[in-house]
Amino acid sequence: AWKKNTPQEFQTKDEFLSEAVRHIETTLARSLFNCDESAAYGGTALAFRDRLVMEWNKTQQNQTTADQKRVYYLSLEFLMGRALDNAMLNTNMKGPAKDGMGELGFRMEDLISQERDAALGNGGLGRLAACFLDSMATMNYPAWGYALRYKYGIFKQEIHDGYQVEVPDYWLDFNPWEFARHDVTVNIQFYGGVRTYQDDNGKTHSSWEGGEIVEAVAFDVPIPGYGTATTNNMRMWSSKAHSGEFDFQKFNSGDYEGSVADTQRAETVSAVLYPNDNLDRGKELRLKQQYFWCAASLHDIVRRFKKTRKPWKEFSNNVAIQLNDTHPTLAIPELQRILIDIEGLEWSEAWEIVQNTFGYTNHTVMQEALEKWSVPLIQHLLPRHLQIIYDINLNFLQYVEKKFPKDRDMLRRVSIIEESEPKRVRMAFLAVIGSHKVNGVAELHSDLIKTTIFKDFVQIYGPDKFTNVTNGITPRRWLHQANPRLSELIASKLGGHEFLKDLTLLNKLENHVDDKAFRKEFQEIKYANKVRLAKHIKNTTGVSVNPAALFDIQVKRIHEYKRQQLNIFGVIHRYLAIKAMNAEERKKLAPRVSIFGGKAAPGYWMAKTVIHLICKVGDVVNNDPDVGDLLKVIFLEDYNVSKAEIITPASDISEHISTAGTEASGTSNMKFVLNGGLIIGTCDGANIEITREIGDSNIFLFGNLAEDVEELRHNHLYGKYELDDGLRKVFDAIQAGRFGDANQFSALVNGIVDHGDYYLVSDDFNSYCKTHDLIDESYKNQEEWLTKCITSVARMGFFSSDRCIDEYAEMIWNVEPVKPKAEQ
Ligand code: DL6
Repeated sequence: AWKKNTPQEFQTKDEFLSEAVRHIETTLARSLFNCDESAAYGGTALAFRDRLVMEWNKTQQNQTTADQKRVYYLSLEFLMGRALDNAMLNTNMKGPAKDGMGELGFRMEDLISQERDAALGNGGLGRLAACFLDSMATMNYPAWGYALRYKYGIFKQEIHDGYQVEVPDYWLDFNPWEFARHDVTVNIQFYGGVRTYQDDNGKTHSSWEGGEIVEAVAFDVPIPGYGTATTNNMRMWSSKAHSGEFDFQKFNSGDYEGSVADTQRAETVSAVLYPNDNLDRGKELRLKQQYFWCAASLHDIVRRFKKTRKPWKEFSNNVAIQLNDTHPTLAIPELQRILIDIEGLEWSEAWEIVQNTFGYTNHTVMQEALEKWSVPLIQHLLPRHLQIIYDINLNFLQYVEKKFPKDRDMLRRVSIIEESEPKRVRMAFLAVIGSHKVNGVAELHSDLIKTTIFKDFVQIYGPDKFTNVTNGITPRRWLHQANPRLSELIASKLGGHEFLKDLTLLNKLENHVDDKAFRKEFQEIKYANKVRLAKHIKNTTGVSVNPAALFDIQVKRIHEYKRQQLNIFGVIHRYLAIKAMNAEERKKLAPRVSIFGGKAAPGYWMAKTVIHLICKVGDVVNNDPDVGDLLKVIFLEDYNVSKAEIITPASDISEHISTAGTEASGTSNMKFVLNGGLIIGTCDGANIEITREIGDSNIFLFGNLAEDVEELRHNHLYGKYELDDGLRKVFDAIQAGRFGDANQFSALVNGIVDHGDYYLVSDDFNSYCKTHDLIDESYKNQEEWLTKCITSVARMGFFSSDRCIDEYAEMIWNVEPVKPKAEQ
């Protein structure tokens, strides 16, 4: 199955060692006698980087000569995690590296954990982009990711006395995976004004002039495919003062600080990732980041296209650009501007190219996450783009007016410009209008966008413009890398690792569901993964947990719609029940460990309150001698990709319990099931398709449906509703101060009792608790539980991100793979 066997491989440990040692001694200038884990990691990473670069060069050359359509995936977030283990596994050279470093006295696990996570994202959206890069390379698609090279990724989370504290994540002090391309730069303009003039033929032109220039510098990261020589590129843009911007006059006259200020202002553009997930804050610097990165990427793409010397009408046959959410929407007016203002095309010809080039993926229907930029702000920062946006809108509204002459209100509803004070540009509408395809990320979500936020657009363009691509995950990182023993066990049953490239092959595992030795090994692997997590918990929190207990995990961003509050209220309910039990009853209960992890946006006070409550409940429960092993409550600090690789394989149950209709897809649900854990979830996002694939007897669904949410919210506001009894007791315990100062939690409780319970916690509470009782019962029958887990793994083939990429390629991009030279 392994196709790659080029001279580029390390065939032996000695071959690997000689290169790693050379890097340690020369690139890192360390003597072998003074080589610690960090230097050994550095040498290993650099040795692998060299190999990737060789393949990367060949791939780029091969793709250029193939002259096929390329995909450009524009995402403001790429949550890549660590690269070394992934590079070793994808190139199938981990063995020699492990043996070689073993000879020097190092354990590979220790070296791998030296690496900082590349954490340029908030959550699911950024991790999806990272999985897509892996899949595109693995399946030989000619594709580039375009990113912003934040100096500070998502903050590191520390928990001090039960409160989240944010610490900056400066991740670039040693990053062996990137190549600075100081020769690849783009000047990006901001502010200034628009000059309109007529040429000799009387034709009117517009030109954006003046303002300030910031330089974009390219940094490239090789993205190795699995089991293929294809190594794609992720290009990150870093901001730098334009050389002409450094004020030498100030400098020469002694105003050193003043002269450096401009430099710093320019560098600020790519300094920091905004730490909000599913929330739009409308900050000027964020808009600057968006334009800076879109403009640099487009300039780069156009430059590459122009080298082909093809006519402009060929552009969209050569280039597909996917907009990951609305963050890159400014690429639409920017391409229109390049084509009409700089390249001299007519409006309509340019606009056709634009629409054929872009595809837009929507990742949320929640109002607070839908980007709307203030018109005065765009006017100030990007005056020419605002004109173009107005022109796009005018043409569009004229088209709508013609199609629906009697529906005046439709014009107001679909206008790109919201008539608010100040006026605002609705970026999602601009993205829909400027793209040829719009997709949601799970079936329910794709249906919802058509009936809610884009309802009118379905009328205008017809339903075919809208489609669904259900999200997926890369089995390389989320099975092979995170859970190597399970991956090997599966390979032993399926006759090799081919399933890592075609996950649907997992279905053959069902033939082994009754195989005793297989079942035993499967169960042992789960136990070993729980032991590994228990050690991590002990090391990081000091709390001992019993690996034989049921591990119940909810790890994701902390957000009211994801309802960690429902989970912790459920935990309190369980605690109160245990306290009320006699010894006999307690004996019958399955011991549990409730594990939480996730970051709250620094300004999201309610989310921080939820973290605080979890920690305080943990303090009480974990130290209550009545409870012992029956219940432990853990909050894991600083949840990130590399921690997810330890946590995900260790679940018995994981929680995906958003208010129905709010979680567009979710992807950790897929990771947990693929790793042999069951899930409790609402009928939301991809939970619905997971249920369809694995069967409803293998999942614990509960709660109200999306279609009932509106009515329930109405009932809360207008009185036809009573607080659930069990929840009332939980609130009484909180308000009695059993988990510390009750005032700290009053907003959380009042939001439900007095302020409409927007996320319907109380409506779902009873059904949630009953479903957990069912889980307890079910877990007691370990054989049946195991059958459910194995069956579910076998049926997860659909959720590979390889399948997503094939769907995008066929339905949206119209691109074909380019095989590496050796395989042609
Ligand atoms: O599609 C990836 C991911 C989904 O799995 C999550 O359900 C969804 O919440 C997330 N959406 C966002 C949207 N935010 N913005 N901006 O992060 O996308």
